[in-house]
Amino acid sequence: MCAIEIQDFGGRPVAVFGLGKSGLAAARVLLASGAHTWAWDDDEGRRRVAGSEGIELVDLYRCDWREPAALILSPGIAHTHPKPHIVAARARDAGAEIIGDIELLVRSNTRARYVGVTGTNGKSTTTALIGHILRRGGIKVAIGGNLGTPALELDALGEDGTYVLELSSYQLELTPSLTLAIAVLLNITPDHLDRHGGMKGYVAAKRRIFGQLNGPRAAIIGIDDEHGRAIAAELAAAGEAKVIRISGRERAAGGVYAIDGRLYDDLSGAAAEVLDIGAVPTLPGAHNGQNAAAAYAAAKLAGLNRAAITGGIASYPGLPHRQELVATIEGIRFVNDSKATNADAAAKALASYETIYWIAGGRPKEGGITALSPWFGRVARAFLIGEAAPDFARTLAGHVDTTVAGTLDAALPAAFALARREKRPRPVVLLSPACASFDQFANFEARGAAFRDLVRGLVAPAAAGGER
Ligand code: UMA
Repeated sequence: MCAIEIQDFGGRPVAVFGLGKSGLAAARVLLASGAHTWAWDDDEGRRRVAGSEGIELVDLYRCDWREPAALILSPGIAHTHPKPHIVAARARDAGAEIIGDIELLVRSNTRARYVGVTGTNGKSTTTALIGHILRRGGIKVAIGGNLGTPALELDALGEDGTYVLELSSYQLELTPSLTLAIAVLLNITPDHLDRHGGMKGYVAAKRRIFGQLNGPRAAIIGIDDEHGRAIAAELAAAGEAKVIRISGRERAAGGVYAIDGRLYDDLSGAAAEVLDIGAVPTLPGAHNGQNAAAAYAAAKLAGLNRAAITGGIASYPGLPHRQELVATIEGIRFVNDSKATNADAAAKALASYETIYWIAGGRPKEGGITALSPWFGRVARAFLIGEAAPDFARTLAGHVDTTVAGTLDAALPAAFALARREKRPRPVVLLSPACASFDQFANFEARGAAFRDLVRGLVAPAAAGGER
């Protein structure tokens, strides 16, 4: 393994604000590259971690902002909406460049190939799936970004490598030099609107995956929502990039699409069925059709043949916290979908199973779970947790029986007790919260890990894993 090296900032200090996953990785790489690095985090514990590694701590609220050339800002910290963080505002006023960790990666290696994936939902699965297919096809890849492994913790790949990156709207706003060989936009539905000043700003941030001046060589775009359709039409008309349309529900002429669990390749204008996605247990539900279509198109553009790609999709190992089958106990499947932090993501899981003991709640997002009403009929009972519980109970009243459990520890055994008495086949205890986790957990990973631990602690676990 070889660490990434960052270009010099002309001897001037580089400030890093936020020392979570991405910021700490950035500070480490900057320091190792010989850059004069100033780092800060509001959390004393995070500062202690950085300080113990020899990273210089400088209070960025009090420093002289005429000195740093750049501010490396963590994606979770606002620099425009709802209002700029004071540190970002000071950096901007002093003329320091405000960029993120992905920008540092891109600048460190302009010769590698970059494949980027964005979208409101499905981007982690699609990124991991593309990475898996390419790696299995013999391509040297590193997979990371919003997915979990920060960009600057990835291996330095050299010129012949391919970085496969999940890019959030936050990261896209902080990556002005982004030029991708293959850019994937899966879908756009409302999310993070506070950080982008509304839907227009959110769409604009997502649109940045196609670059500012130099368009990517290929743009793979989901056409299952109006925003994707409009962007695809716009890019195709501009003629700068090869536009490939993908869909998870209908024919996409000249593209790749999935209908009723079957994947079709129409890239050469002669549509052929290439895979039964329904037979891939790690890609359950209709929504994974769009993800598989995007990954298939990306791998084709990366030069792999049909057999290599379908073999890659069929052998995809899946991701933790995304409809992750944790265990099957007494015929009841326990599914950890903690990553479903909004209603749209939870809809994908609810649509994937028939008889659901649903654990939902946490810190609510705008709109709550009203949009999930088409799937209420599949829910045998809802077990509500966190701050959202009273509001969700009101939404479900008259449609779904509910238990306000309060916490995950209380919800899981209650759900198991009732699911054991279920007469219908293949019930599922599903954690798909449709909420952020921050009221009761550090993040969605901690919430999912708690679910896993609780499931494993249930009496007489018959078999870990098992069939879906
Ligand atoms: N902080 C301050 N002051 C503030 C706010 C935050 O000092 O006012 C500090 C916090 O104390 C903390 C750090 O900033 O130490 C947190 O930074 P961050 O929220 O940007 O999180 P990271 O740990 O760096 O993780 C980020 C992504 N987080 C966000 O975008 C919010 C992770 O995506 C990503 O996996 C990681 O980088 C590696 O690339 C998570 C996410 O929730 C999964 N993403 C959103 C999503 O998917 O919807 C966009």
